[in-house]
Amino acid sequence: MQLGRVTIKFVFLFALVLFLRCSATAQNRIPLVIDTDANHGVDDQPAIAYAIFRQDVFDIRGMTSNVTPGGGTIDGFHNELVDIVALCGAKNQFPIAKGPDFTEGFEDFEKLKDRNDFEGIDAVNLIINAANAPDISEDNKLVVVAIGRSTNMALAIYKDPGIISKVTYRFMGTGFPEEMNLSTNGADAGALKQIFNSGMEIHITPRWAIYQEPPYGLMITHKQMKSLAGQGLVVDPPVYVRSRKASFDQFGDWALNRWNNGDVPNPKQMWDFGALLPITDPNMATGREYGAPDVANGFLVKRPNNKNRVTVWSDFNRSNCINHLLETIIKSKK
Ligand SMILES: [Ca+2]
Repeated sequence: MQLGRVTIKFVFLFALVLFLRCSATAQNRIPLVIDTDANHGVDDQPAIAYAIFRQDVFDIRGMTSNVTPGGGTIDGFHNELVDIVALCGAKNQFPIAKGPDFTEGFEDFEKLKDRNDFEGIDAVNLIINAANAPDISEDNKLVVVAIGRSTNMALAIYKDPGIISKVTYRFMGTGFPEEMNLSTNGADAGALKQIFNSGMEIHITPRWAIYQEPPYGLMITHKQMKSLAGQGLVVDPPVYVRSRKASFDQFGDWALNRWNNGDVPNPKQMWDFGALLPITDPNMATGREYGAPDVANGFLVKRPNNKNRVTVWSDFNRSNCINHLLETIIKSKK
């Protein structure tokens, strides 16, 4: 009987430790909003899938959409986001909000700052509300990752500057600090000027970091993509992905289908994954600090002595990073 009591005590203590560890893990997850422009390309979607399949790390508070010039209307961007989230088994798990059908840039939108009903306000409000959630503070910041233009983030801090100290902004884009011309990559210069001058904590994954020569960069080959055939969480019923005009029940099959039926270079840049990866595993890349730049006439302007700093991520360990992405998708299959 004594042995039985000891065993029961041991089992109870073991369960308690397990519970506390699980609770700690849940509390320590990173509150995340992703602002996307998944306009039927091939790299937003693996980034979205990666975030969903890494909910051991991420506490996803919502996703939003925005438009990239030349990519069609906001509905195409929004529908792709909705469909990919469903294909990754996360339908209705977090809110998804549509951004503005607007490609000119933040500066042209400033005049709308006092309106509460402009097109795209849902995405802006989602970011503001997520940053104002009761558990978000300067000590537990909301991470907003933009894998499209920065318009929604700029509008959010314009409408509610109180969120600036409670948000860490991470984005994929610009060529900072190598390439200063913003017009070459479709960035919203007005939005970036607003953000760089806000004092917000900022991390950049620049475009050049994605196509650095091996062993760096984040390029994926067709052969690597083929390893995703029949891989990924199985969703039942299958999801009709409007951009492909076809149904899929696994993300891996969508990814391969998209590659095989599109004009995809081989190897292909996994641009947007590069914005998320330094959050989950900073050891797979190198972060370097710079003074936050300014923006003038469509160009970034270096300010090395600016007390507001930005961290620039590059030197991704290519094979480890791409293998990690593929394994994350493969492991999601249950
Ligand atoms: Ca993107």
